[in-house]
Amino acid sequence: MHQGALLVVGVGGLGCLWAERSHSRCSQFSDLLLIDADEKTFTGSPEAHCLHLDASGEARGTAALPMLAKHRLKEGMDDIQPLLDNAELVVILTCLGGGVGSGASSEFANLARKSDCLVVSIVGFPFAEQPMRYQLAEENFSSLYDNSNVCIRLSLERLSWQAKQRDLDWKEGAGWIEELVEGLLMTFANVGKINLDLMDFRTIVERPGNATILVGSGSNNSLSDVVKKARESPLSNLSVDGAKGCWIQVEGGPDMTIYHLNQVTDEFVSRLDPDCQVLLGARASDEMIGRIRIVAVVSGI
Ligand SMILES: Nc1nc2c(ncn2[C@@H]2O[C@H](COP(=O)(O)OP(=O)(O)OP(=O)(O)O)[C@@H](O)[C@H]2O)c(=O)[nH]1
Ligand SMILES: [Mg+2]
Repeated sequence: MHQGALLVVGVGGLGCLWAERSHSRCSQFSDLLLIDADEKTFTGSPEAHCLHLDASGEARGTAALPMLAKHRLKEGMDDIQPLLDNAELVVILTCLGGGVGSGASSEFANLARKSDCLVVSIVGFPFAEQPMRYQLAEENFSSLYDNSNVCIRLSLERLSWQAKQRDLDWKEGAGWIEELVEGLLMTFANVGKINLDLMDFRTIVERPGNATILVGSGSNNSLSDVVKKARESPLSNLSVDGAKGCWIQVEGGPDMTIYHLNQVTDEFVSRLDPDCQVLLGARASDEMIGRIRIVAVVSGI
């Protein structure tokens, strides 16, 4: 895979935080783009490409309104178009309900699709106790969904519940988001035991119907727990039972055996449609010794 083929993009304050954290785990083989109206967002990542939506210096106000954010994005696109020309897979992280994420994320996804990129979006939804923000999120979700190949809706409530269980910070993604992005990008960046490439991924994600991504990891002594964790991962509230397409990547240490591989995949696919198309990949790395991780994209739901 060529340099720049994998692009992690944050849109808005929370999305940029998630993107930064995810990218820090896979900075050797992916690029990072941060899009926001708030300049403070860019201070922590010297290696990031940044699009400041209010960079004119003409004090045209904040981009707190979705329509304004969208407009500013279009104005600034010339600077980042070369990144899109080079990218093959774009992972967008954003949270709806504010101005920047709600306005600019769907427009960015649209431009990425026009540049022939595969677009995976991971989209946070506000807490129910913020009804105005929630409504704004609902209003802007469908265009992001339509402009993405895979769009995963995750509730901040579920995320914060998971974060409490793990004693982590929900704002930083509770560890889940970075694990998901890392798993996805590693698959493409490394030659695995059985290699999956972007064409396979495209075959699965372009199936009609809904698609979602699941991630689960744990000890290679308790494979059922790994599968259970993946099924219960909080990123989406869709049930994958009966799905027609599945792209599954299993990662383990050098101690991973065919037994481990068969156990987790058999158990994972057992609830999918009997005629489900399954594309399987596996890779071993030293840092996964004693552990197994599944990253799966399930489609045709
Ligand atoms: N309860 C709570 N919700 C938050 C917090 N931070 C972000 N959110 C939610 O996440 C959504 C998106 O937040 P940001 O990513 O900061 O918004 P933005 O896209 O930068 O948009 P702006 O409003 O222009 O800053 C908000 O609508 C809130 O619903 C927080 O600290 N507490
Ligand atoms: Mg903001």
